[in-house]
Amino acid sequence: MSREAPNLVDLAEADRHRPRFHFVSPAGWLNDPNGLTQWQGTYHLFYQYNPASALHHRIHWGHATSTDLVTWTDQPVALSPGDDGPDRDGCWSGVLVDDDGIPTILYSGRDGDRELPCLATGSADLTTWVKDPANPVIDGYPEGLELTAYRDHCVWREDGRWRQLVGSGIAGVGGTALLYESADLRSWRFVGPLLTGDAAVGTVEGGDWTGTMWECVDLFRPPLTDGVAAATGDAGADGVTSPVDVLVFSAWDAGVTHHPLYWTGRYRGDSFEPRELHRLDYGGRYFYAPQSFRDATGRRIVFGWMQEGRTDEAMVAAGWSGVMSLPRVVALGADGRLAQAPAPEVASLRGAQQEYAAQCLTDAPLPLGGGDQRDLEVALVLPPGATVALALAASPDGAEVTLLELTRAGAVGTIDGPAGNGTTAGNGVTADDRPEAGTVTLDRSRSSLDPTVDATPRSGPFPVGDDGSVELRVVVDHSALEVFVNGRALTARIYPTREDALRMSLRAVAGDAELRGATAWAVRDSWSGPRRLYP
Ligand code: DQQ
Repeated sequence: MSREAPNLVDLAEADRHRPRFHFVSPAGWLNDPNGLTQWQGTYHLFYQYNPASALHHRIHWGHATSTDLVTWTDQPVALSPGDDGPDRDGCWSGVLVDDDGIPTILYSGRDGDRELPCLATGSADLTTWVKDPANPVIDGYPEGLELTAYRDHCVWREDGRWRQLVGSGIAGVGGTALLYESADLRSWRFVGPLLTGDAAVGTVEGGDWTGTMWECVDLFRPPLTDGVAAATGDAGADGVTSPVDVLVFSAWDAGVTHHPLYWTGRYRGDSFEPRELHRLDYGGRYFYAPQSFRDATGRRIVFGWMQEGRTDEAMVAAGWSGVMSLPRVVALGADGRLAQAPAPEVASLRGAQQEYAAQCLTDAPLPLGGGDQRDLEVALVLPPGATVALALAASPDGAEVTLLELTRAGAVGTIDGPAGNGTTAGNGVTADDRPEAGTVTLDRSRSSLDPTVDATPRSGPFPVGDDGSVELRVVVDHSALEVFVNGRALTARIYPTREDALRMSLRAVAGDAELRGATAWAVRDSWSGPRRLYP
């Protein structure tokens, strides 16, 4: 008897909001990226998957492979919840490591409302997996700590032993990353909390609250962007030289997924000395639970889960839920922050191209073509005080439109406050001296005539070049939207109802903004052929 629910794949494929060049599950539910690796030349993307419905329940590990990071082949489901045992209620997030040639997954087995670390070993092609009979490999929370939750894994090899972080939270204190070590991946010694946040600091509204639990902790030493001197750092466990380490986590509280953040700092010995806390993506929960890996060329590549902005009922009706972001290359910039951009491979999906010449922008919209699969690059010069607005997914009558605004604060020589709020900082810093003089804002209040979809705004700061230069990249794939502004990312979902809500245009809202040039591409589907719920 077939295990496939009738028509779930057909239902999903018929949905106009379903992306065509982002990775999505065959149908049903998708959330976190897991087990990211490049194994003998092939990229492997595992993901949290419920093939039975478009809701989060009894999570499996879906699996797909790629040789180019953008076109994927479905592989058999890698892990399914056991009939009994420590993962009977789900195989939650985890990672894949190379244990002396044996592909090995560490994941969170869910039993009831609690997760514990489990292990599975794979065939040489990573398509069949055997769970360790001794699971869970850590059979309880560490003694002496009152934890809010305990799951997800970051595992690496260092000085001849394995080290692991488990995401957690200390009740009454804040989120934490718990450090363990092991000789064999199966027997683990608890070292202690590597770093613990303070849930009394920060605000959800500001997007920098660290939550009461850290999901999907990910520690890595980022490569440097071009132009940053490598001599300023020392080599980490994987040989990357960088002045800082980065600890990425997703702030969670009482069942609510908030946003991804990262600490920069230095991982040394058994501790992480934090320096700065930053938002990884201004979309908040629309780029959640990211996981990264280092590929054969030394790039640090990140995928994140683009959650839905529609109701459970709408997801079930659509037959699918959840989008994997495009692969992003992240590197450390001269300002000590992560710069992000879609992997260059994404450009291989580009088709018909339109170019737009340099010109001064006015309040008359400059049409930039349209379609629901678009990739747009815009080079701008924003003088102090200038604002431009990019209209996306706009219907001709303007009934539906998504607005992306880029603003550069202040006027040269004036003293004002943080970008965009017009208050006085009183610190003698001019707008041009501030490292992050730009603000990107996404206004979805008119994105959809459907009143049930999320329309809350998003925004965050970005650095502006000395000459006012701003490099904007916008990728639209039906409901999936990824925006990059001078290396800062803002991810969201939009659900226009109108078939003709396809147009893009750019205009000046304030100041003498200049267009240096723009190119817009149609983007091809990255999928072909039928998909199966249980490949
Ligand atoms: N999703 C997984 C958890 C993780 C959360 C469950 C983050 O392991 O903490 O599907 O989205």
